[in-house]
Amino acid sequence: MVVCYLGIGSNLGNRGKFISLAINKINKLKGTQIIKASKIIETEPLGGPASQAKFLNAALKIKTILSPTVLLKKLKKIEKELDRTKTVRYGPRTIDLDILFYADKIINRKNLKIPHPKVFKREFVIRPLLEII
Ligand code: PH2
Ligand code: MG
Ligand code: MG
Repeated sequence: MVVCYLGIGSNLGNRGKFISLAINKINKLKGTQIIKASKIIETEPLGGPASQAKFLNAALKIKTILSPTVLLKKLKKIEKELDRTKTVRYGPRTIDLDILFYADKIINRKNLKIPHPKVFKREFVIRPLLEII
């Protein structure tokens, strides 16, 4: 079992509902439990189309037996189940699930970078993270 931190964001549709559905689904992943969930905060969109809606953001502390690769795959599956479709970069999304930290691992693959490369640059990530870390 390793400790891992996830970032959650939503700015499309019923944002609060998407976040709580995502949290439920994460808690049901094999060998995975949520240890702590931050408050949900509303944040100004950073990047993407000028007129996109405000985000709700949160962070989770979880314990998991899943490897980083499998965890990423499962999170992508949950995003898909919650109607996430590819739009423009940084554009509106029903749900965005990012691995922020995975134990003390450093991973630098094309499709998976841990720690999340922008984790220390984004207030909407740092604020909920500081609450649970
Ligand atoms: N996610 C982005 C781009 N911009 N802005 C806020 N406020 N919150 C986010 O989660 C967010 C963003 C790309 O993942
Ligand atoms: Mg993101
Ligand atoms: Mg993402």
